[in-house]
Amino acid sequence: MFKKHWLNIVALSICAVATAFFVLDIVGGNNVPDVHAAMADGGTVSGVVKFPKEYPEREKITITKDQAICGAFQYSETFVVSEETKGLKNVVITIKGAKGAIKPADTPASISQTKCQYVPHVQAVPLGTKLQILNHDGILHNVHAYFSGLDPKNTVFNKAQPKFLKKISENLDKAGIYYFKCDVHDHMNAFVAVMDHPYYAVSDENGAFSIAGVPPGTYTVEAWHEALGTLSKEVTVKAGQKSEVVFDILPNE
Ligand SMILES: [Cu+2]
Repeated sequence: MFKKHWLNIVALSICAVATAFFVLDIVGGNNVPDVHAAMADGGTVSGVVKFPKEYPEREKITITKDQAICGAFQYSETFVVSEETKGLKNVVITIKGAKGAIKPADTPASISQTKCQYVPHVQAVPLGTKLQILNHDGILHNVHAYFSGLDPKNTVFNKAQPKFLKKISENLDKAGIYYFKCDVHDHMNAFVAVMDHPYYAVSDENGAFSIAGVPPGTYTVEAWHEALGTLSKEVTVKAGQKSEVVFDILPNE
C-alpha cells in the first residue's frame, strides 16, 4: 500500500566509474533511440533506483466491474519492486540539458488495453512519435489523457473506446508526461513520457537504467515516478567512461 511517508525521496551517492572502453549496452530494453549509436565519443550514464531498506507492498485492488474480463482483483503497478534488488520499476530517467537530435520513432508507439490493464504501464518516446491505443478486451473502455497531471484542465483528449473500436491514433505533440486513465475502470492508468532529447530511459524490473552516447559534460539527472514525483542528482560524463547514479528512496521518518 502506498503511504505518504514514501514521498520524501533522498538521493544518495554518485560515483563515476572509469571503463576501459565505450559501452553501448542498453539495460532492460528501455526506449533509447538509435541516435546513441552514432555518438562514439560519448559516455554512459547508468544506475539504479532502489529502496535501500523497506519498500512498499504491491497494492491489491478489488475489481467491481467487468469481472469476466478484468478478473476479481488486480495488483497495482504503482510500486513494482524487485524482491531481490529492491529496485523500482517504471521510473523515467532523463539527462537534462544534454544536446542531441531526436527523430520520431518509425513505427507508432502503442498502449494496449488488455484484461483491463494498460500495457505498458510506463514508456518513453521521442517527440513526434504517434501513439496507438488498442482495445483487445471487447468491452467499453474510456481513454482520458492528461498532460502534466490529473487535473481536468489538463485534459488532452477524452474518448470512449467501445468494444468495436479496436484502435485510436493520437499525436503527443508536447514534451513532458502524459497521464492516461480509464473513466470506466478506475484502477487503469498509464504514463507516456515524451522526450525532446535522446537521453532517457525507463528503469527495468530491477530498477536499473543505462543511457549511452551522452556528450561529455556535467548534467542534472532526473528520476520521475508516478507516486514519488521527481528527484534529481548531478552527474559528470566523460568520453568513453561510465558514470553511475544511484537513487536511494528512503521513508520520510
Ligand atoms: Cu477501462
